[in-house]
Amino acid sequence: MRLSRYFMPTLREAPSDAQIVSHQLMLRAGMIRQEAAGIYAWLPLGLKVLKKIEQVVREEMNRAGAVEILMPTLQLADLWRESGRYDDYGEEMLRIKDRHDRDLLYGPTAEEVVTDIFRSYIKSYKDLPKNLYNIQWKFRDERRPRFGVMRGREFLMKDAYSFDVDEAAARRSYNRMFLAYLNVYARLGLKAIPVKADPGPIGGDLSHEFMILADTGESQVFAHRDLVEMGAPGPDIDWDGDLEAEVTRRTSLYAASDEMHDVARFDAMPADKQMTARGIEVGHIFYFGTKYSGPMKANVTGPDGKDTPVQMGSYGVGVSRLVAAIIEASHDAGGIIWPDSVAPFGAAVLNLRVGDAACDAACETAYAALVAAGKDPLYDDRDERPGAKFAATDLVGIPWQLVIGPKGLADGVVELKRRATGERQTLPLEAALKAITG
Ligand code: P5A
Repeated sequence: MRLSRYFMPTLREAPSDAQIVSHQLMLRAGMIRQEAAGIYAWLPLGLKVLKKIEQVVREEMNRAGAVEILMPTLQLADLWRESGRYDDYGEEMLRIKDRHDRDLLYGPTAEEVVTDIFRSYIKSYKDLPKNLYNIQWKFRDERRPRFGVMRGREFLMKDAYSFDVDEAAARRSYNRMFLAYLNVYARLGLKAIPVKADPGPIGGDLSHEFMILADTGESQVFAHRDLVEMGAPGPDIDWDGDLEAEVTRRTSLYAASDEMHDVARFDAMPADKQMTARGIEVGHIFYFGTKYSGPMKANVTGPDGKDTPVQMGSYGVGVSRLVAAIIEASHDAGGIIWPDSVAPFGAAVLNLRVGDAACDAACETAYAALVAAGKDPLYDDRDERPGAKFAATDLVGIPWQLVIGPKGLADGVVELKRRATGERQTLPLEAALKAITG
């Protein structure tokens, strides 16, 4: 992409109402624009990152055996009357009437819709297990939308729903999602801590939140220090193997509790192992058994020939919140530092003297080579001061910066900067391209 033709409306100053660094940087980098409280338009740079995160989540869901569907944003109130949640959900639910005076709502979550889909098609234990997920916009009329997309009213969620014949199988499905989540966060360059949680309005008796540690987080986290240092399970996990052991290992480093999933036994930890902190909730998983399948009569015939309500769990990732969470976890005074996995562009080419024949030619060569290598480069071909170009590229966080100017070219070299470390190398163009393309 040539920056002269792109739409990347960067700002020198963050608007004064942006209180946390991710919100400030997303506005300054021209990633989002507020349309109404908690409702945002995604501008090209923001949309690219959002789509990349979405794709990482999708790949890990697919790897763990979940199947993608797409459910509508608007739902029938009648389904929520069946489950009994319509009146309970309260003011967070945006209620709408259509021209026939029918009650609709903008979905804050989709347990009811997916249960309705399930019960229309699946009647036997032989068709289980199933896990259906979608990545779709949700609406919650939050009392205090704030911190940009961190707590929006309209936000993008990945929500998965598991269906199993009995409790043991349902817990397996839960564990699969648990481990898939650790893979997702690791690929996004995040250290996510699983914390035993309160199921709240989703319901159920088993629930974990996944927390990113950040000073600006809205939740308080108590966790064992060693947990933060643990890596992700890795892509080659045996999904049909002993998942319980793997989950237990990751949630009971200090196994003071008889509840195997409990990591938050802060009071029972030795003082030198405690790491109370603030956290951002980037995912939340639930096992709730028959809470929805019971009242909604989503029954399956078991091996004994009897009909029983299907066992369910649901699993959410805050996809749009993750954009902000990654920035909270990875930035410096100059701006955002994207991990390679979600960077909006793989590399930037900075032409320090547009119009200079040698500079233009070298930049075009570099740009073409990076396009060919699939690095999706951003070429700063604007007639701007070098300082403005350095600042913009740092601000938007492109992982590699290839700086091409007349002085260097006279000596046969260019400059290559790695955004994350600030490390700079002076080297011939060919060598710089090799370093980027690997
Ligand atoms: C799980 C999937 C659920 O809704 N039903 C389907 C379950 N869980 S949850 O915890 O309420 O939400 C899942 C994740 O969505 C993100 N999230 C938000 N992101 C931005 N703005 C909001 N207002 C918002 N509310 C929830 C969180 O990451 C949460 O973990």
